[in-house]
Order: sequence, then C-alpha cells, then structure tokens
Amino acid sequence: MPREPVKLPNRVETLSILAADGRVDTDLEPALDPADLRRLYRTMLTCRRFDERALTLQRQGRLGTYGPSKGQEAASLGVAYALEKDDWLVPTFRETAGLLWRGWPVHTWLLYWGGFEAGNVPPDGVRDLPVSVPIASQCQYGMGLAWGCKLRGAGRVCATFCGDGGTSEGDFHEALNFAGVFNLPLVMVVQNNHWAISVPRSRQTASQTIAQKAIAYGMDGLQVDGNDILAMIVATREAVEKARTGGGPTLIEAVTYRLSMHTTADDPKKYRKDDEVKEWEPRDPLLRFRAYLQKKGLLDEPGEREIDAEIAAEIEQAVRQYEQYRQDPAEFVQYMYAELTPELQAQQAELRAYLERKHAPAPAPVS
Ligand SMILES: Cc1ncc(C[n+]2csc(CCOP(=O)(O)OP(=O)(O)O)c2C)c(N)n1
Ligand SMILES: [Mg+2]
Repeated sequence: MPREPVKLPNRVETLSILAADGRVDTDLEPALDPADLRRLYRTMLTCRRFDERALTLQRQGRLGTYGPSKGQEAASLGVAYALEKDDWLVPTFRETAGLLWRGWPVHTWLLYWGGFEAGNVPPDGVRDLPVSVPIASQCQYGMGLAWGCKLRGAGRVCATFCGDGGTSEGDFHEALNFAGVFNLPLVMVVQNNHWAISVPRSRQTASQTIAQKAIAYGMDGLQVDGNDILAMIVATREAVEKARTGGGPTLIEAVTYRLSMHTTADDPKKYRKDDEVKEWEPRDPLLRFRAYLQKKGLLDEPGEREIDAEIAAEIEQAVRQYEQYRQDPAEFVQYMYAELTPELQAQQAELRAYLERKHAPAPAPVS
C-alpha cells in the first residue's frame, strides 16, 4: 500500500522548432512545399497589413471597434493550414490570419468590423463559424461540431479557439470534459497571448501551463510556441491526425503575445509596461518566418517588394468595396438560420414594408 505518484496516461509536452532568429531544429522541421511556404508568408503579411489599415480606418471613423491580431498571426494560420477544407474551424475575432487562409475575403472581414451582418457570412464551401464574441462560447460550438463529425463518421475534425481568459470560463471546461468523455475529434486551441484585456496571464490561473489542464479531462496537452508557424503546423497536424483516426481530442496552448491593444476601445499603457512589449517584439512571428524563408532562399528583396505591392492593392480594393457596400436593413435576421422561421419572416416583411413607406416619395400636396 505505498504512497506514490499517480501514473497518468496522458502527456503534456512543449514544442518549438523555429527560433526567433530564424534558426531551425532540422530534426523537427516539417517538409513543406515551397509554394505553400510562400503562400503562408503572404497570408501572414496580408493579416499584418490588414491590421494596420483597419486601425487607421477605425481612427478615421470609417470602421467600428477593431481588435488587432498583431503578433498572433502564426497561431491561427498554422492551425488553418493543418486542417483540410472539409474540417471545421470555430474562431474568436483574433483568428484573422487563419480565416484569410480558409478563404474569407479581406472585404468580408472589413464588413464584420464595420458592423454589417454580411461580415458574418462564411464564403461558400468554407466550414467556419462566424465570429462569436462571448468568451469561450467557441468551445461549446466546437465541441458540438466535433460531436456531429463523430456521429456522421466521415472522418472530419473541428478546431476551435479561445483565449487565455477564456480558460477561466465554465464553457471551456465543460467542452473539454464532454470532448474527453465522448472521445470527440476536437482540437482545442488556446491562444495564450498573456492578457485578457487588462488581466494578466498570472491572474488567470495558478497552473504552470494551460496545456496541463488537458490531463484533468483525459487528453493530451501540448504547449507550443505560438509565434512559430512551423511548430503550430506540426502540433496541429498531429492533433488533427489523431482526432481523424479516432484518437480523440487534444488541447493545444499556443504561447504568444498580444503586441497591440485589446481593441481600439482599450489603452494598454494604463495597465502594462512597455518593457514587456519590447521583450516580445523580437519574437514576432512574421519577422521570424521571414528570416526562415530568406535563409531557405525562398524570399528576396524584389520578391518582397512584389508581395508588398500586391497586398497593398488587394487591401485598397477591399476598402473601396467595403465603403461602397449598402446594407439592406431587413437583412439583419437573414443569416441566423438556414431557413428563416415564420416569425422572423414576418418581422422581416414588416420591416421591409415600413422602410418602403418611409422612403416612398411624399404625396403631392393637395391644391
Ligand atoms: C462572456 C463574456 N464576458 C466578457 C466579455 C468582454 N470581453 C471581450 S474579450 C475579453 C477578454 C478575453 O481575453 P482572452 O480570452 O484572453 O482573449 P484575447 O482577447 O486576449 O484574445 C473580455 C473580458 C465577453 N466578450 N464575453
Ligand atoms: Mg488573452
């Protein structure tokens, strides 16, 4: 009857492949198609340039509140790359890079931040949910989709995101518990960007890692350098493969950093030190990936200038399209269900009739 450590079947590991200076662990480096590497870089850069443009538009009063993903581009992009087209992805609003990879047009993403319902509509054939804002609600949706995937038995998986703050919500734990018990094909990704608005990671949980929470739910946990696109791809591929072949869920903690503000409604200078940001700046996923591609001979100066110009043109075109967009106000219920309920149909008809009356030319004065 000894007293001894409990032997647990699940593992918690940490993974990093690409160092901040572009050096790579060649034993762990995935063999990726050079064309894919270039496309991944282009997507990451599009996301960064979009972020910069969106901030300017918001400050000029041309966009609603905006939540930047600066510094976190590799985490969602790596996950999106590791999924197949028919797999599901459930984003928060920080997964811009991943959504761009999945096929969301820049223009649609501007509509989302502009407050238009059309910005919540995934492009045809893209199996992503629209952004859900309530913290950790994504975990429940992802778990439900994973359950659906399992019941249908078609080998599909679901990757779902939440933030470090999200791990303090019941939804996160309930979803993981359910996914563990029912062995669901779920890849639960936590973007640990060290802040939940003004609450630091240290006040979020006393556990050393977020990845280790997996153990309590009977699944493996992997802590990944979330600013390392190669590590994110390798980790997600493993988790996806396991999920697809009946091995159940995985919790991935992507360790990253929110280099910018929470949203444009926030001033981080009020609660965090500039030194902390400076410490993370050299670990920027974009700089790191760029250095890697340069070392591999896949990116040179003329190539970069070309990509820069293409992205600038793409974003300006999207801004024009966004600013020309005119919403039909009666559209506000359009995207809630595949088919409108009779009640919503009636509300929509009532609103349309009201708008017609309101905009009808005034009757000619009676002489
Ligand atoms: C249930 C709920 N409570 C509060 C909010 C307001 N809110 C939006 S984001 C956020 C912090 C989220 O932090 P984290 O989960 O770490 O994600 P991050 O913003 O860092 O990506 C809060 C409190 C919300 N959206 N939903
Ligand atoms: Mg956070």
